[in-house]
Amino acid sequence: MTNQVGRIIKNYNGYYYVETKEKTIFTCKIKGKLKQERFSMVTGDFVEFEDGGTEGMITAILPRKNFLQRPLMANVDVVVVTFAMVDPDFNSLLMDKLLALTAMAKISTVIALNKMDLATPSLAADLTKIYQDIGYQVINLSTVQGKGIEELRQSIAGKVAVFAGPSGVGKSTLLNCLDEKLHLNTGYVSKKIGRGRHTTKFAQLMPFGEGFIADTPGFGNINLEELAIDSLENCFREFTPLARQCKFTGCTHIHEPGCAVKAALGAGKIAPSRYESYVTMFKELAVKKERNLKK
Ligand SMILES: Nc1nc2c(ncn2[C@@H]2O[C@H](COP(=O)(O)OP(=O)(O)O)[C@@H](O)[C@H]2O)c(=O)[nH]1
Ligand SMILES: [Mg+2]
Ligand SMILES: [Zn+2]
Repeated sequence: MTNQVGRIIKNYNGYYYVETKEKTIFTCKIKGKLKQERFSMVTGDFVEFEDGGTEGMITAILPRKNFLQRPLMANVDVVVVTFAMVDPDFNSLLMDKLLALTAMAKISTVIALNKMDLATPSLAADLTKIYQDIGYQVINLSTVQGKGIEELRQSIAGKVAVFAGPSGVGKSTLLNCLDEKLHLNTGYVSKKIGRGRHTTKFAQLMPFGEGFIADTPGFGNINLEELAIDSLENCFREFTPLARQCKFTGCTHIHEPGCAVKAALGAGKIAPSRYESYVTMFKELAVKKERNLKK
């Protein structure tokens, strides 16, 4: 029996599919003593396993480069935060929550705005500007018109790229455009389960050139369980340098006088939608903190 190292590319039915450097895939179970850690083992993790022929046995998890709560994955090189401009309508709060999570995890993030064929040019330009101005790479796409696909391909080449975003925005369709061999199920096709609903059930890494891509289940809401209220300002990258200039240390940027963030908002240097998301998230986290204190 020999020990090997590989990456978990899929977790399904109690089995972990582990791919080695040589691109051999082993179906693995977890060694008894590791079972308590089972729920902390996620797609993207590097593990050690005993190669027992047909079935392997995972014996250890190797240290992670990073860890993302939503979608649940480890060792990600880039998150492609994917939204539709319309159908479903663009949701600033959900976008900003997802960006906060990737910022907290310190994972490089690209924004894909899909379905530009359905949007007015001014909507496309407005949404793009909000996020470009704060330093994100924003790609406008249409899978119908074949636009933006090459730019997206270049941004993820050779990396472990994870597509995250709500249901129905076109994540699976985009992946099918990037790699015609994939044939992933896409939204409105299945009338039985309804429009764009949970067509993709599991986060799974699929080989893509020298890297990997992962389609992930969509979601309707993100609850910010793992985010500490004190680090929220650091998850809004345009707030971080300003926060140091606020009059009061520990300024929450909501009601304090002499707040540099609110000054920037007033001067049009911060997008109102971003500030609104910040306030909503701050209040959500405050309620959560209160609840935890009472426990
Ligand atoms: N008009 C338009 N529809 C799209 C585009 N990309 C995907 N769709 C449609 O949007 C629906 C949801 O797509 P799907 O890839 O399943 O979304 P997912 O839930 O994010 O994986 C499907 O009916 C797609 O055909 C696009 O660029 N333009
Ligand atoms: Mg999908
Ligand atoms: Zn402030």
